[in-house]
Amino acid sequence: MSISKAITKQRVIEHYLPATVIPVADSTDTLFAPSNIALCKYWGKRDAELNLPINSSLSISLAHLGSRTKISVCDSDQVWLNGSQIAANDKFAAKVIAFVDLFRRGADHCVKVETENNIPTAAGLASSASGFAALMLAVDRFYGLNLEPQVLSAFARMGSGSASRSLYEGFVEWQMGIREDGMDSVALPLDCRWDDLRIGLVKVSTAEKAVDSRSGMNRTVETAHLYQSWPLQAATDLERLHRAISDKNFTQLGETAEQNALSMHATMIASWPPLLYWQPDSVAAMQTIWQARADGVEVYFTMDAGPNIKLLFTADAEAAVKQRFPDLEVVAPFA
Ligand code: 2P0
Repeated sequence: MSISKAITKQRVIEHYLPATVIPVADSTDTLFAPSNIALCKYWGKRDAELNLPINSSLSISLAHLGSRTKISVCDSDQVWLNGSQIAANDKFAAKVIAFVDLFRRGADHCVKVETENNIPTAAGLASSASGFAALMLAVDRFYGLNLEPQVLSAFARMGSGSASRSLYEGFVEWQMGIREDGMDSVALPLDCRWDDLRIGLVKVSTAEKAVDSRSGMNRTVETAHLYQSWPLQAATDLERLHRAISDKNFTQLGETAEQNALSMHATMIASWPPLLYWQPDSVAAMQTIWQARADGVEVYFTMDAGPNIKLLFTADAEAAVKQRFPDLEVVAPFA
């Protein structure tokens, strides 16, 4: 009886690469990938090695907010973030170099990876998504791979699941896929604009969170009985969001996104030890939003694995929303 080898990132990637890769230039130019906010969340994995999700998700990219990355040949492996070199034993630097290693495969050169984020790192504003997407674009350029967009999405996903969605602007669906090697678990852009849609970023805290989303997701799947209801909720919400987007029905978009986020948080709270990313100011912001709606201002919110709140509204409500959230950073995703 033969025992099939476990599928690893390395094996999947090797299948698509030439036998050896070498840098095609001393340095790439700077490659940009946007951050993204999920309206239907990715929460739970069917395969932790390849970051294959239990459900499909749908996001909107944050236009100019994201990561810029450049790779150069260097005497030693170095990782720089926002102008400062990161210690080689730092978790972030180790993840970046491990990702490059998937492509470099022991080849005889060292790299300097320089990344600039214009979003707060590790504050629930999804910097790992844009970070791995920009890194994937830089790796593709550095080694002259010219990979297809869907392959770039699948490989970026192996760095961080949500990075699969950060290869595109606008609305993006990450289809969960069914293949064991995950090559059908890729994101695709939706052919649809929504020019007056706005995202507002309410920064409750930019501190590093105690439980990262990867651990939080695993804990929820392993310990929360409530998680059983999540895949059905996500599938239903995905359909509703598709309809809301094609009909430009903002009420349906906002209601669905808000309920989806709160359902995901309900599964986190129901895990053990309990996982509550909310801070008092997060709850205060929710109450301000619900009061605004009661007063006739159409504003909804979504939240990720962190305390920050992201508002959804349309351009005509911007002044009223800013009155309630004076420090709001507003993004026009289709501008
Ligand atoms: C999302 N999140 O859809 C969900 C909602 C957080 C809550 O994708 O383990 O950093 O690297 O695949 O992509 C954050 O999870 O997790 C995330 P890994 P990732 O945006």
